[in-house]
Amino acid sequence: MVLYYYVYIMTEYFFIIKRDFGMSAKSTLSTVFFNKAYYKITTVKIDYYDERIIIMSYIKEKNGVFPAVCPLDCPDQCGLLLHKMDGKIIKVAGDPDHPVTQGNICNKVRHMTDRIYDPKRLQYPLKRIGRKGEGKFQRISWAEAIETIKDRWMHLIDNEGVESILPYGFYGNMGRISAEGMDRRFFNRLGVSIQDQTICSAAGSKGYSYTMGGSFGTDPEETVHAKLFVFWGVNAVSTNMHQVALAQKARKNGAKIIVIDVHKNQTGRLADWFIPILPGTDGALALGIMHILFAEKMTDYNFLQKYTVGHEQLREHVVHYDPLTVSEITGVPIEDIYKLARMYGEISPSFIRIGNGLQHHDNGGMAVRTIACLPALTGQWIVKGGGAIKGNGGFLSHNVRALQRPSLRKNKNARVINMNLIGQALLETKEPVRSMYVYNSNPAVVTPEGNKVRQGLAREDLFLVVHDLFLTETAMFADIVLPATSSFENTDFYTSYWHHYMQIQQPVIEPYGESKSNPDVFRMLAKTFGFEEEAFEHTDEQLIRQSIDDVDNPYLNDANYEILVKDKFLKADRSINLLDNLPTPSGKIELYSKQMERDGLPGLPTYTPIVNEGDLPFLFIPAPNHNFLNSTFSNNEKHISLEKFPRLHINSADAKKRSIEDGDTVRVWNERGECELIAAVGENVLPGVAVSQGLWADLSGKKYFVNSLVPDRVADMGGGATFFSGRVDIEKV
Ligand SMILES: Nc1nc2c(c(=O)[nH]1)N[C@H]1C(S)=C(S)[C@@H](COP(=O)(O)OP(=O)(O)OC[C@H]3O[C@@H](n4cnc5c(=O)[nH]c(N)nc54)[C@H](O)[C@@H]3O)O[C@H]1N2
Ligand SMILES: Nc1nc2c(c(=O)[nH]1)N[C@H]1C(S)=C(S)[C@@H](COP(=O)(O)OP(=O)(O)OC[C@H]3O[C@@H](n4cnc5c(=O)[nH]c(N)nc54)[C@H](O)[C@@H]3O)O[C@H]1N2
Ligand code: SF4
Ligand SMILES: [Mo]
Repeated sequence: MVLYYYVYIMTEYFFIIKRDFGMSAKSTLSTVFFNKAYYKITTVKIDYYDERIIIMSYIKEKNGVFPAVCPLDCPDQCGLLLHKMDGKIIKVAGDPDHPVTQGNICNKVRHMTDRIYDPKRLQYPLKRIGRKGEGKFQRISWAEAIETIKDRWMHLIDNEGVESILPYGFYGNMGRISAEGMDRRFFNRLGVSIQDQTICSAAGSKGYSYTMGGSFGTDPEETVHAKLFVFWGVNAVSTNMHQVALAQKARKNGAKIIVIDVHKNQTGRLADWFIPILPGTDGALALGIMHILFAEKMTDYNFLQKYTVGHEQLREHVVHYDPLTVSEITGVPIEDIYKLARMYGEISPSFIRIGNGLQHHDNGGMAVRTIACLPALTGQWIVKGGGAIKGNGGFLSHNVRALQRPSLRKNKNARVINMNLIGQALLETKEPVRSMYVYNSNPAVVTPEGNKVRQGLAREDLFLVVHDLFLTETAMFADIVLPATSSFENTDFYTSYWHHYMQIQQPVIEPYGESKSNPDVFRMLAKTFGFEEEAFEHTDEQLIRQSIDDVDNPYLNDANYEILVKDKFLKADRSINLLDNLPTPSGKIELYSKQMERDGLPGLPTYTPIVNEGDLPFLFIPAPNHNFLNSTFSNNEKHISLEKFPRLHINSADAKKRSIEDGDTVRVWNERGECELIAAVGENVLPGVAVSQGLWADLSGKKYFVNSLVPDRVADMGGGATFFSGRVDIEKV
């Protein structure tokens, strides 16, 4: 049994610490966090009457084990334990207390200390002294760095207008106040151009919302009860390992695992049944499943009547998606389409994990919108463990207004720039972007049409500021480089977009060198610009309180800062029925959506092929890999050695035609760019498909730049990226 005791520390502050009942106070009272430091409690007095422990003496802590949160852009958002010795983290382990991640973490983060203490890590602000991109920098002080930014921006504001300045950030650190706190306040107040954050899941989230109203799905903890798992366009072994763990547990009770992917990778290999599919055709497969579910009366009429709109129209509509037609589109044999539909129609609970991969296509929004209709057809949303997850962020949505202060912006109609089109935007000569401030992201590697992006970043007249832990490919083009703290040096709060827990991070180690956190840099900038609003005075703790105390989200009614600190893992309240709270226009699951028609889209799920780019023989899928996280870790020796080299998976038949053998270096090219990868020849992809994995560093002169080949078209919804809809040719070097 676990009890909570109030612990008083000779001041008015108090802490709540966890103590196993029955153990001596001394053995459990290890450390408490107080006033930005940890303290080891040396003597206590137990007051049994009041159920509290009074601290009599303590010493400032150097060693010990400290709770932390994995800051990376990964759905699992693991609880961590940091082992600290003499002021340094010596080991990163999983926190066994975390209800979902339960002490298991991935290999990437187990080696996180290599990254935190990498000698290449930035320690001081730098200014460019060579040509753009040459990589010659000189150490400067923070004062000079901030003053330079202010002078250059004031000059731009006076001469070109404030919207010539563009922020460019993403989720290199998922901490809410690191990624969308003081930065947003500052940029809103200044009035700069607005970055549309579309690179990751914009198309699919929008598509899913049309059906379900927002990022709301199954509670992953309940999926352990499922009897059928469909991992659809998700490489979960690498990108959502705890969902795989839950599926493996369910498998012991007879559950089956189906994987639908364009690549039989580590996730496909663990499936009971792997279904290879042609890229960008998933919407058609889902419609084919619906066709059979209706035709063979495997739908749940009562559920459809009660909880959905449009099922009659949908039934008529899917008549057109007969198995023969769908097979021709998807490359999935007719008998497999029947088998899949019947398994889905008959097995309950069934759970679909909808991945990000399948929505990185021209038609990605509609593909997700369509797949998201399936659980409703069989009534899976009211079966424990059934349903689907695309993203679950809605359950933990916090008070964005209070955190980001959009009210500070005077120019409400400021221009919006889609981050997927940053290459185009930087090369635009009409009302050009003259300055960019990059943080939490590495656009020179991760964005589509990479050559355009780099050409834009190389513009001599672009004033580029990059705040990062490393001299990234992007930072190489910077005029000013600012060193960032790691998340373990910061205060922040974290909300998973898969499981239902919120967590808090308090600093475990001192800032590395002169590095500063994102909010601290924006506080400095606000001060230099003379912004007098109180919003710029708030501490990190105040930002967290404003975000979660009294939040307008029924699933978080009971949340507040004290509870978050006390509980360590604060769960969204899932006793509230999702189907009674669907934020769609009708309040029901929208199989037919009027809103989509108003937005110029078909109101019913409809398959539209991806853009036909021309004659090049391969569809190119540059997917993520196992040991990097986007471009993070791609500069890390340990992670590179685990990954060895960047492969290009192609089918044996395609390889034979081109005399390519396994292990050959191949040139991959199209009119946008080229790169060189190592051929992995076999049957893991269908003919006409080429899959690479990982965003490899190419500072070393290696020709690994896969995003040079990727189109910068935007997807059908949300301005999403189309990383996987481009065509290439391949030849032996
Ligand atoms: N190890 C590791 N983990 C990560 C990341 C990482 O880089 N490395 N990145 C993180 C981030 S930011 C994100 S968004 C998530 C992404 O993680 P996932 O949701 O898994 O998405 P992806 O890995 O982009 O693609 C998943 C799968 O989609 C397949 N795919 C591509 N096109 C299609 C298609 O048309 N149809 C189907 N059915 N499959 C297709 C790819 O082959 C790939 O196996 O992972 C996060 N976690
Ligand atoms: N070909 C291809 N390209 C892709 C994808 C793909 O599947 N295929 N996936 C896309 C997806 S889903 C995503 S989400 C994007 C991700 O793209 P990015 O968001 O650019 O992700 P990373 O490459 O991990 O870069 C994050 C950077 O933030 C820095 N950072 C970490 N913590 C902090 C901090 O606290 N402060 C500051 N200032 N910096 C910090 C890291 O050091 C790192 O350089 O990539 C996209 N690009
Ligand atoms: S990257 Fe994902 S799996 Fe790995 S420790 Fe972080 S949250 Fe967990
Ligand atoms: Mo992402």
